[in-house]
Amino acid sequence: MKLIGMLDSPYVRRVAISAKCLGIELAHESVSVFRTFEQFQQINPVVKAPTLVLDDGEVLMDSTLIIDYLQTLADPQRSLMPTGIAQRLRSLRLIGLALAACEKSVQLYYERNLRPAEIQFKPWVERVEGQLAAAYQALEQALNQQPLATDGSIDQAGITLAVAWSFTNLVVPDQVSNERFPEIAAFTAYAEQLEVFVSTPID
Ligand SMILES: N[C@@H](CCC(=O)N[C@@H](CS)C(=O)NCC(=O)O)C(=O)O
Repeated sequence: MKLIGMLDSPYVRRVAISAKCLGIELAHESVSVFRTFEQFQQINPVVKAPTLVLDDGEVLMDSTLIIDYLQTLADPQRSLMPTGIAQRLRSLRLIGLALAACEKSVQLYYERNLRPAEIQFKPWVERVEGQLAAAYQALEQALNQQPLATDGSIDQAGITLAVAWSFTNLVVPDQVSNERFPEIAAFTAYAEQLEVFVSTPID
């Protein structure tokens, strides 16, 4: 199977890291949705990263759906999601917040880099900035109440949170700081030194 997309996308990176944690080998092609739009279009006409091309040519997109599929192929012992209802609910909540942080970071980045300055709409930008801050505030509070494990393991909530934080720091660093979100920053520092993260660097 081939994973298509650049690792500077948090969605592509979370799939690549999850696949490694699940013991599933994926060939990776760093095709850009912007710089190589036409090439991407040949693979997936919708041009969404990540795209997973299965061995029979079937094409899947959306990181959560791709991870769901990989999870069904993997050894159930290696699941990245807790099975108990309460812990699973917490994981789903954290993943939802981290994905919202990714989405709001992407929107701000596109607004700043793709839309000409003279037609940028301040109320929209402020709305997105507020949503991004709200997502990280809720995550910080959740980690304060119950930290994620830092015992050498990582689950889907941890992967998605760390990937989101590293991405936001890369594309809109003015929106966040380690001082304001110390629990998230400390957890990400832990995650980024794990082998699965080190071997899957932002490109
Ligand atoms: N919900 C999707 C979001 C994927 C997404 O928006 N990816 C960006 C790259 S970071 C993309 O494909 N952008 C190109 C576009 O939307 O035209 C997922 O989880 O995979």
